[in-house]
Amino acid sequence: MSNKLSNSPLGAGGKLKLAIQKSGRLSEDSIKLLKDCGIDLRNVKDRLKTEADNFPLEVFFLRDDDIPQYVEDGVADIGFVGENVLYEKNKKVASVEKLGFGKCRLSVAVKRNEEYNGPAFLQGKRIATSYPVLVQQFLDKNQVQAEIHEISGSVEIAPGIGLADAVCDLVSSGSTLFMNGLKEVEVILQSQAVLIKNKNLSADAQLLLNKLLFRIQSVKKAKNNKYVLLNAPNEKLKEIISLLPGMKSPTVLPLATEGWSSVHSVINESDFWNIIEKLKEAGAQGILVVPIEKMIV
Ligand code: PRT
Ligand code: ZN
Repeated sequence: MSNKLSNSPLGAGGKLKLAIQKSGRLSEDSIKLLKDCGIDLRNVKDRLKTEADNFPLEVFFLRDDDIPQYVEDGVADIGFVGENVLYEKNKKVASVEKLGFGKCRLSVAVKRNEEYNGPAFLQGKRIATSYPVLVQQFLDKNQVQAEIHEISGSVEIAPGIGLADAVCDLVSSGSTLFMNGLKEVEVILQSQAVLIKNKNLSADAQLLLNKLLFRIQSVKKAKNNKYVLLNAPNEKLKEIISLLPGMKSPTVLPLATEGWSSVHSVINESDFWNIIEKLKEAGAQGILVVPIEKMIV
């Protein structure tokens, strides 16, 4: 079966325009997500722009900070960008779907030996950050006055060189803070990559976006679920089936060995270990767990 979208609603040249990060932490995962959606990009190396071979999609490679503006202006119809950038830039775009990668948090950190007693600690202090808008919102919410020093990189060295008393920066493992003698004391935003769209998308572009979203949601669902096959003695079938959520009810097939059945089902990642343990206790044997590529419900 051909993967091509014939009869593109935008006509022969009509393509959905997507902005993604050119090179950085979101680039690889953005391209991988498109690939998982069955969309192959032509030659992505050292390019500002490319096209997909098998979906009416044009892709622009940009600095992540510029993506919200390009989408607001309609130069791009949609973009993949971190929520941290989206909320800091505060452009008039709509956030449509969380993408499940680029996870991090925007946190306040202070020197490890400081005694932090809540946001009031920051009163009158200097905070170094690349996120002045989000930090100011946090200070306002907590009725704290502090001095914000906007710096564009290497924020975490600011306290060590006497430039600031605290920092507010992105954290994922926490090792950068640790190596700079800092400790995380407040999480002001949990962030991940999201799909954003222009607020005045044409009906044709929206139609293409719906097709793309359908694929993205199928890929995300598949990632969050596992296909499980197991063998069960027939007298335990009822109990084992009651432990399995599945999409509808599980599939049960007789095994060649008398008195045994094979049971197939889908389990959500978050309940996974819990359910597997209960299945073993209930007498399940030969449990196989298989990744799912796409899941359409
Ligand atoms: O050139 P361009 O402007 O496009 O890229 P950039 O340098 O501004 O951004 P980049 O590529 O560093 O990050 C892009 C996006 O990835 C961010 O906007 C976040 O949405 C997301 N992201 C996820 C992260 C991190 N995790 C992360 N850990 N962005 C940055 N970091 C940095 C952080 O700033 C700190 O320096 O990693 C360090 C902390 O990491 P840990 O693991 O030591 O805690
Ligand atoms: Zn950036």
